[in-house]
Amino acid sequence: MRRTFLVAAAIFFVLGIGSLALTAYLWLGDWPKQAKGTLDHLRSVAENTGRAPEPLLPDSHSSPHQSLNGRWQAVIDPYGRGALGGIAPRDVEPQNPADLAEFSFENGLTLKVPGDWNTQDPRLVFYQGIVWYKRSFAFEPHAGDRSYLYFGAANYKASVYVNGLLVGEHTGGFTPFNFDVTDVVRRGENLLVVKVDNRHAPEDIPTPTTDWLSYGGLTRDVLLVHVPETHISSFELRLQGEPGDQLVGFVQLAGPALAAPVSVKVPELGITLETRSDPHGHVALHFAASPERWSPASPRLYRVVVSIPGQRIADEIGFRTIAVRGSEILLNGAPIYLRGIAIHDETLDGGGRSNSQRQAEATLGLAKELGCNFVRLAHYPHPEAMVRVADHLGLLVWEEIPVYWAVAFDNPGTLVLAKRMFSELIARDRNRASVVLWSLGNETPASPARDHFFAALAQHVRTSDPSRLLTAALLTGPEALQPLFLKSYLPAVFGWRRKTWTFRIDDALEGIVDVPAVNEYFGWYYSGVLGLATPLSSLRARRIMLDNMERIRFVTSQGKPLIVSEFGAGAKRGLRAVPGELRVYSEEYQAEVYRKQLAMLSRQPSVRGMSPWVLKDFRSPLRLYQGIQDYWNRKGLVSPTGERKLAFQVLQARYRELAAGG
Ligand code: GCB
Repeated sequence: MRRTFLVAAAIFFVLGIGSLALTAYLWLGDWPKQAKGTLDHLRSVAENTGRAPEPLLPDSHSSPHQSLNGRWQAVIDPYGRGALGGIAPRDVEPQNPADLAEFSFENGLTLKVPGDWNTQDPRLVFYQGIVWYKRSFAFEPHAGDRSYLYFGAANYKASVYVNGLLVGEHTGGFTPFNFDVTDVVRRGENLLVVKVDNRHAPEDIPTPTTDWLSYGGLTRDVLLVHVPETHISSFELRLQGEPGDQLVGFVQLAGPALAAPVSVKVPELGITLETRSDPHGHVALHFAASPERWSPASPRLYRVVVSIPGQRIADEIGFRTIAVRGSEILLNGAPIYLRGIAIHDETLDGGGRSNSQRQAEATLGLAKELGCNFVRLAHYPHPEAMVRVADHLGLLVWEEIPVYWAVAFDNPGTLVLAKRMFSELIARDRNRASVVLWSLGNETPASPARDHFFAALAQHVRTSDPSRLLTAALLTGPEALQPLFLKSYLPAVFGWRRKTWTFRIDDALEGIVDVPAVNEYFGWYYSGVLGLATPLSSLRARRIMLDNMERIRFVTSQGKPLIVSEFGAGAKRGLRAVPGELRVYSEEYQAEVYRKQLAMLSRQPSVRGMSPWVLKDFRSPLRLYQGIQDYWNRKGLVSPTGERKLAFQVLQARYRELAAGG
């Protein structure tokens, strides 16, 4: 009896498992094949073996292309379900009413490309995860052409599928990339699916926590670019050194016929070169020429035309030199003081990421109105339109990659990623006269691993682009501040005022870069900390700091020119203080911090420029003071929609004085 029961139970068990398996099979269709594809795919993602992008083509926007901008269908996929069985990449849609589906692009969300997803759907405001994008496009092949899918930026990881095949993957949210898709696109309709994931791991750049919103999505243009089989893969033309009577550069070809006729023309300088590239596709350029120098006062651009059979690239390039001599920064051989402002990439009308020339003109126009000759594009590469508009407006530019706070400096993969970000940025902007500074990182805590990381990164950047200066925004941590507080601040609390308050900047990074920069928050954070660390009321702590700020003197160890890359204070536009009241977050308090900072900075001979923090309030999930911050960092000189705060006029007045030689 007992045996019969056991046999029956075994039979039921086997049948049960079998029917479950059958059900699963029927449910999921060709699941085994899909599962293998998925596993391969997941494995390739895990091992990072998805094909990397091809080197960035120069100036994709001026090559023949079809725009893939517009409305894309999209699916929010918090658990990555769309990857299972390749459903999303192949756009597997139910065909008839009896088909059981768990995923579809139809009848749902659509997102504008280019655009961040956060400002397009309330479910996505703080979303960290995967969104699938889909669109189709028509394609007509041209014999002898190659086709590249170009993405201006996708934050943060993108997996790109054409007609169901993974063509490649890209990590890094702010630099352009392109894949050669010649062999996967076909005549007629094509399916393009992109998985975008804006989560960050601790090894990523940046890490998961930043003081800005990690806007996700296909944030910049998507193009299908057509170039001949043998094409221009890179070119550069720039003014060499002082006295600057030589234009130097190169043209590089890629493709099967590397030795090809190459022509370079700068008509306004009477330059015409007709030559052939060497067997490696290279042409070195040297022209005796004395172009009018590009500068903020006169941002002269020249038309440069590079052509090979079947391809012609026309660009507008300014010629200038940038160098350091002692503690001075020299533009075209003459000392220059950088009247700057730091900028996050958000539109001036309260929107999210910018992605048009008009928006770049509005933002940089405001910087010009402030009296700037310099902008710090923080904390990641901004859209290409920004540097192109800066070229036209005559604004010097600091560009940086998001090596922000403590990234995984001891992880070799993180260094590889940082190098690649710079390669992509340099490939994009190498011909932009406005770009004079590459910043390696922002506020990075010192350690041997960090120094090693930056030494390697600096070498990579200098090799890729020897013509620009390197900088980094140093962290003013407790080591730098403690002596000042002990030797100068505390005595002042007891009424004993030192004539000068020494602020010693001592960081090994100073030795690695050409122009060290420092972020400091005298009058804002530091006073707050003092209020907490001493029995002083916060009011007294702030008063003492404001009254003494002009005494602070910066001392660096290497005598290099120094930029104050951040200072500032928060203010909610419209929040006002009564006269004499120290009220944080009021426009008056922010304006007062600016007055004191500017007075202090005018007494620092080693400071050769500044970029106060920041032009506009920007979204930040770190800012939780409800009613005041509401997820906005309020240190802007203007509100999210561009209304000026009092401090705007304070800085503007100082920049007018400086421009007039004051
Ligand atoms: C900094 C950071 C910047 C922050 C800023 C602030 O030092 O570099 O990313 O947003 O301070 O407002 O605290």
